[in-house]
Amino acid sequence: MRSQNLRPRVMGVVNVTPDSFSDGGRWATPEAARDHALRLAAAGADILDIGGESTRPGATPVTETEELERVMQLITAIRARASVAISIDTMKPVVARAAVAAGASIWNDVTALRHAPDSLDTAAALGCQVVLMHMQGQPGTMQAEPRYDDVVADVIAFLAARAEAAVAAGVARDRIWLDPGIGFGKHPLDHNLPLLAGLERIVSLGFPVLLGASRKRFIGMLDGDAAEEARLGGSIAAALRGAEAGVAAVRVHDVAETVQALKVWAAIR
Ligand code: HH2
Repeated sequence: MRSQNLRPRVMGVVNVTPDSFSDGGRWATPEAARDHALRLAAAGADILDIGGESTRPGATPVTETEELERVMQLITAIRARASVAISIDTMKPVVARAAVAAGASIWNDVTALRHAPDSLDTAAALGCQVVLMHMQGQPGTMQAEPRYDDVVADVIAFLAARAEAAVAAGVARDRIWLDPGIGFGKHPLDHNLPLLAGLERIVSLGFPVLLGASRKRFIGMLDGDAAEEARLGGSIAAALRGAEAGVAAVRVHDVAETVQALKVWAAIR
């Protein structure tokens, strides 16, 4: 299995939300979400990323109780049936704590542990792996007018500072992942494309990098305004670009197709 070690791991997206930008509402019942998650694991996902709150601009914020209701039953159901790693996509420490107690091993936080006063301390206490993602602004308004002096340099400075803040709070350095946050406070083309082109510079910070480009808007903009479910080719292109740059994992909706593309890419290399 030599090629296994050469390719990024695949994180499959499981959104249990009514309003996620690409798969919102499809897995809204617990059974549908569980079956979808198990299908992604069977298709080769190394990690399942469970999200109970959409980050799309205009999405309705959810309460802690509602988010816990959405994700906890699913995490427990997956843990009982598959050994796949589970990450919890949340900005709320209380949700991260419950998810880790139920078997999640990664806290994926799109706010890079800035959302709550106790985010950093919670991550340190949990001892799980933590994904620190770059986002300019807040989910509701982040796409209004994103601005950077030099998007790659600005994202690198932010991620390095958040990694240091996490380490200072007691998060072990070897548990930290970084993510450029494709689509989060970024112009679809002017900012996402330089970030994808400059991924090596983020990888060279020395932390594992997660890349989430699957089905995002820049792909539609590059291809005649393709709808979200018609962005598979572009999503795979972005995943392969991540692989070339040395990212540790890609966060994708289409697991089987991405795994196949990465297997072929790794075998050729
Ligand atoms: N993208 C989304 C959500 N979470 N987490 C990380 N670390 N990186 C990403 O790029 C990322 C993420 C957005 O995608 P999706 O989950 O499909 O949509 P929504 O936020 O509407 O649920």
